[in-house]
Amino acid sequence: MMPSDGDAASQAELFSPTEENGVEAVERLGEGAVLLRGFVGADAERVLSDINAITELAPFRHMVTPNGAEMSVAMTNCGELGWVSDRKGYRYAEIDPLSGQHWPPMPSSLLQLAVRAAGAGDFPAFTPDACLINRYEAGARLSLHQDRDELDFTAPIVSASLGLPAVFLWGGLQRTERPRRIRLESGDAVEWGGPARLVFHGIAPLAKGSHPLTGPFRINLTFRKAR
Ligand code: MD3
Ligand code: FE
Repeated sequence: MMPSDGDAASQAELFSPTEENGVEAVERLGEGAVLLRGFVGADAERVLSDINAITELAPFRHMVTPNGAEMSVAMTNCGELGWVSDRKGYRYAEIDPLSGQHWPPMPSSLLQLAVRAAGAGDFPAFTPDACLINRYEAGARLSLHQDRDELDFTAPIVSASLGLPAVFLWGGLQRTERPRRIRLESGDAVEWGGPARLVFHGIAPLAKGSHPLTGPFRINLTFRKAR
């Protein structure tokens, strides 16, 4: 393993995969942000079949933002809490407004994936109580935003991508900072914490395509500690 200490590291070293914590293909994107290429690995099929079971109970839906716009990304949730948006605002809710029931529990395949990814990043202690499941089709996008609906910003966020690739937009702590563009592919996981927790981020409009695991879609899991 290459010797590396954060500040002294060259650009080349910062963005080249290195081995950290025994995991291959770790890319340090910046302080508090670690990209784990291909981390989902052979768990992908199980994770996707568990997502399919979740969507039988809590179907994907296009939520509405407070200003009345329908989101292009289709969403659902599992776990104790689910992220929801409507005319009244953004928040976490224990009950799925569509079914009137609790969100489906977080399957152990998903929880274990999040815990395992957190363990490979900089913030190994992670107990997510919410998993937002985003589904993108061609043209769907997520404009630059911060994740601020959680109570405790000291907890990291872990995400995992499956299916079609996307261009992740990674800005700074101010909306005006021009974002970097990072290609996220099926199986990639990212952990964001500490100084990266409140960075502005988004997803560029998804390109049309077909993926063996998901057909015309990209699925993203975002694990959070909401409370
Ligand atoms: C960086 N989802 O649901 S995941 C979201 O691919 C969201 O669906 C994107 O942003 C997606 O809110 C991005 C990666 C991600 C998630 C949370 C972050 C990156 C983040 C929070 C802070 C900084
Ligand atoms: Fe986000």
